[in-house]
Amino acid sequence: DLWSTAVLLLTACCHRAVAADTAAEILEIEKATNQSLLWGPYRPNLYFGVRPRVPKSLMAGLLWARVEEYEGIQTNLRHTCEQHELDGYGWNEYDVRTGGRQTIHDPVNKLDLTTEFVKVPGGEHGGNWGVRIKGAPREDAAPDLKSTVFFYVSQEGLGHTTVTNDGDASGFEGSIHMEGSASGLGDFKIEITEGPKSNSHPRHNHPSYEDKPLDKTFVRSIQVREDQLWHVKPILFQNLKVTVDEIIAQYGEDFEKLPPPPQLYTLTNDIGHGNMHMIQKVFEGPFEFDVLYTSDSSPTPMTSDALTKAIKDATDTFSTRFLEVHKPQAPFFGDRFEEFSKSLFSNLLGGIGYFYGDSRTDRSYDPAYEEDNEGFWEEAADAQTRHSAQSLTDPRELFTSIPSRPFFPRGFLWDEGFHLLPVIDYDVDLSLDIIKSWFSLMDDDGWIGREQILGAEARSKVPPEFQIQYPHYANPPTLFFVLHAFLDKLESKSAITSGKEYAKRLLNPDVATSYLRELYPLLKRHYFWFRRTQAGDIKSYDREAFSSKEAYRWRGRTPRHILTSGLDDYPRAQPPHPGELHVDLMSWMGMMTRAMKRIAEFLGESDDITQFDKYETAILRNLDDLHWDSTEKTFCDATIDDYEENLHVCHKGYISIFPFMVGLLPSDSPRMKDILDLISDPEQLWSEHGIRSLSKSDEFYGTEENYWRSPVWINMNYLVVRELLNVAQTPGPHRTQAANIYTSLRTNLVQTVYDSWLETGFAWEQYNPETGKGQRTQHFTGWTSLITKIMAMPGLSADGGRVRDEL
Ligand code: 6A9
Repeated sequence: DLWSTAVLLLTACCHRAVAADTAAEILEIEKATNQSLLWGPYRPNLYFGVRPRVPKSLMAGLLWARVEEYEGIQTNLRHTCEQHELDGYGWNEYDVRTGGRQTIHDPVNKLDLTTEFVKVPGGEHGGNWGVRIKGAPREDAAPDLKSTVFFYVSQEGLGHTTVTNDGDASGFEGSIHMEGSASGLGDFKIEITEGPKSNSHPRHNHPSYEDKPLDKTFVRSIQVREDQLWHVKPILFQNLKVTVDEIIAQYGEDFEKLPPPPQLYTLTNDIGHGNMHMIQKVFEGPFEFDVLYTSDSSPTPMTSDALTKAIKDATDTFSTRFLEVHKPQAPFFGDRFEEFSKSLFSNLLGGIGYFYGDSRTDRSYDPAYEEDNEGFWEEAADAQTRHSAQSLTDPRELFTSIPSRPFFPRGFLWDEGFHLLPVIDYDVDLSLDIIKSWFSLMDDDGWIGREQILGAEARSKVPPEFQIQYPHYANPPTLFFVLHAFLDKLESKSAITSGKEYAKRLLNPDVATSYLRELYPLLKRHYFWFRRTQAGDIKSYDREAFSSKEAYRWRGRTPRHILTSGLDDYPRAQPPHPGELHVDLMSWMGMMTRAMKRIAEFLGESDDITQFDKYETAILRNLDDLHWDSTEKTFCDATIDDYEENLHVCHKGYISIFPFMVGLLPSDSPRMKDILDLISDPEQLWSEHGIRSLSKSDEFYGTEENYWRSPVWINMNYLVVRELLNVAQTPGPHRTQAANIYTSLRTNLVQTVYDSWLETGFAWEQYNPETGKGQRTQHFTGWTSLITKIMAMPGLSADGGRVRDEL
């Protein structure tokens, strides 16, 4: 069949040049790659939800609640991820190609749940998949804990799904069977099993039990307006109310006369046509059942036995592969660190989502958007709310990981570059596929929206004033970090990853060339969009720098924030001025220019190489000329004062070490010593829990929102650790100092995130520099997962040599 042919071709591809064979062959391999990514838990805003990477197609999801009381079901029912309602949840193991295991700890419903999701290749439509759902009463639960569990299948777009069990007014024994077809999927079957004999169900003497025994499964087919399909809870409650009304009509409202809660809250069986099918099971004590999806084009059906085997295989594959790529190094040995690192990384992969829908953009091109006169910021206390000339775009798709399932379950541009750094080591093709998805969002000018809030469901999580994207707002170009990592791999500067052929297809030089060649025009468009729209005005700077004009300024600032920079409330020039120059943006431009130059070299674009080389040289020179402050001994923003004089705005912290963080300073740079001293000074950036965002000695330290004004952020700390390692491993005057700082910082960061994880069950958005406690967003599994990479970096001795493994 096609799948095995493709796999054969894949295996062949990387041992000889693909060029010898046909484009058709490459297409086959590409197809297999795509197939293995078709299905996934791509609705990361749900505790468990499945969908394919197809705009309007099949969707499935899970809900559960304890049903021991009449009250509370509305608040206890779990579906979308929310902060502060669980004692921890997430993927302990997850591989996008094969699947993995999630555990969920629910103290209110007194239940521990497991969702084991796997994919089995075969056929032409992404193969089969299955999920085993298990529940176990927690220690403080009564042994006869009564739970109600719903699994739904809904469908958008063309096609249909039908429940094929023979009609039964009360409910069904045995499995529930569905069949259907949907766009991108062809024909399929779904079975929801009864589960093992060990499952038990509540029994009672109320006469209603005779009509509807709770050891049966209840199914209700519902027709819902397509744009309302995501409102699952309200739809479910509406349908439960049908039963409640019937029961009340029959037995009266008196609690004494009503059936017990697990009986009262059951769906009235009603199968037929509908675009949503709700399946309900009621359990007493522990339970287990399977959902088995079979594509009709698959050679074999998905069964519970096949699922058991696939779950075991997925666990084995993941563990082997994870240790090959991200094995924690000295001193982080032992199962506990391994489990911790696996969980961080798995949540990054398990958090990947497929999003589709329209979004709000303001394309009014108001002249004020030039932000070129000083009055702009006085008139607009908040530029974000100033204009409402926004409209909905056409629907777009995005395949991406996300910062946080409960709070920000959507794509953020600069977060994604960080997310993909651990991912590219594990699965090159996946990370480059995500990059492609992001670059496809680019408009004709070269702009990519910072925050991708696609569709009504995504918008429901965001206050209206934060929904609008502006086509002159940037966000750090971190995806170019990932392209650097890709080029490193192609140049074998870092080990070529092992693993499944389809996960490293793009390391084949021919395949890599065609990928980069296809992307190159978009990269250039994006690069020149940055140069054009974020250019700084240096006519008031009486410097050598003037000759090359390389200088930059973030657009979209307000008096209090530069959200576009990503470091929202980090102190900047006051008051805002159109002549401001931002050192972080200049550094990003340097990093991006280098990536462009390397790609141009890879593709042999000689004119472009010359051009990027010229920009690179100018940026490096102007960074020093415009932004280095020799009194403060640090890099600073610059601005123009009331007397039209230019001056530096120095707030020591992440901004002031930016050229170092993005890798623009060579190990023997004359600035290196000052930067290392600043980082390691406890009165400035150093804390026992990582590098602080702002110096302890800065006047704004810990003030106002205190978002980027003291807390420790893992993405920035990762960059610092990475550069320290570089300096420590390169012969030069600062090796020993860098190696020492590296060793302490690496240990402090890992220990901080680990301790907080043990204590709370979660990774956090940021860490308190004084106490080390995780704070702000809970279950922030985005760039905090870079800890996985930090753990996998080598343990060093003071001379920069690797610490021996048995330490
Ligand atoms: C506001 C409130 C339910 C802020 O991780 C995503 C971003 C980072 O890119 C950025 O650097 N976070 C950082 O400073 C979170 C941004 C959340 C904005 C959404 C709406 C939601 O209410």
